[in-house]
Amino acid sequence: MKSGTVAVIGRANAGKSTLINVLVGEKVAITSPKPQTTRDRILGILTKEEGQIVFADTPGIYRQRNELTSLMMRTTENTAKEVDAILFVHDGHAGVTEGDLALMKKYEASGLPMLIAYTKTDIMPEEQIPGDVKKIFEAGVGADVCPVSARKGKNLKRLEKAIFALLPEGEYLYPEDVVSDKSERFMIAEIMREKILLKYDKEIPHGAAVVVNRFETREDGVADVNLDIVCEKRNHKAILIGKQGKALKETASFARKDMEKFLGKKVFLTVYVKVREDWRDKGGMLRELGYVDEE
Ligand SMILES: Nc1nc2c(ncn2[C@@H]2O[C@H](COP(=O)(O)OP(=O)(O)O)[C@@H](O)[C@H]2O)c(=O)[nH]1
Ligand SMILES: [Mg+2]
Repeated sequence: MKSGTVAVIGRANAGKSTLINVLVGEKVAITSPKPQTTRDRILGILTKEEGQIVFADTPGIYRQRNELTSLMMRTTENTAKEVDAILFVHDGHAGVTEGDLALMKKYEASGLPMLIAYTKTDIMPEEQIPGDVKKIFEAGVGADVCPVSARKGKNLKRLEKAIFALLPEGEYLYPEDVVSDKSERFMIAEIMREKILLKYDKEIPHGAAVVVNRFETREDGVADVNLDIVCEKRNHKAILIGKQGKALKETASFARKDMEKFLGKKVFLTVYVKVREDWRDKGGMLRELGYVDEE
């Protein structure tokens, strides 16, 4: 049997979390068209007869602008060190730049077995793929390139097989029925954050954190969820809430539906918006909001 941990690395928005979700077959990480969607290291576990792949989703590769993005980048770098293999996710439809090649080489130089998932092939001309694969090879990157589409479920079996081939022999690392290392409580906060990412623009989603104050299942089977959206400016709070609370009501209702799907039960959701001035630049505040160094 094969089993091991695979760090999923790549640029922001490359499609890392989406790919892990489809491979694992359940939503273990939120996704959005905006960068900085994933802030924590999240394990997504794929269990098969031939073994187990433990994907470590990472925040990706960032320029460091504040305490939060530095922490996210450290999480990515630390994760890449303590795994059995690296899955480098590349957004195929964005082309292959010198910068991409340099990143691939950098991670390959770690000496770990590496595979490149060239994703989003559903939104680009297929004729472009062989040229890009050649470009990567000719730049001296030794890793195999596996073109896939997470959205269309294309070539995923081949990708899975290629990942298993990189892993050492070993027994299951996690029980067969476990798909993530994160709790339902964590996912509830993340689902709220995902809807904020989808609903608001610019600095609003990047400056938002979600804290779950209460998550209990009542006697009637309804999950009672009470959470705070923490934002970093007073004017952000006004935008989050919207005129007569309309924006917040819509976002919360959108989140509630997804929480119900995720938990498989009715959800009674209450949401408050709070301001913590510039929390993204304050180490103590980051810890308070649950963002910690993954060592
Ligand atoms: N068309 C298409 N879009 C994708 C695919 N994979 C991811 N995306 C989209 O790309 C965006 C970023 O995805 P996400 O998984 O959050 O990227 P991450 O930052 O690398 O984790 C989202 O809007 C996804 O829906 C794919 O295979 N095809
Ligand atoms: Mg992600």
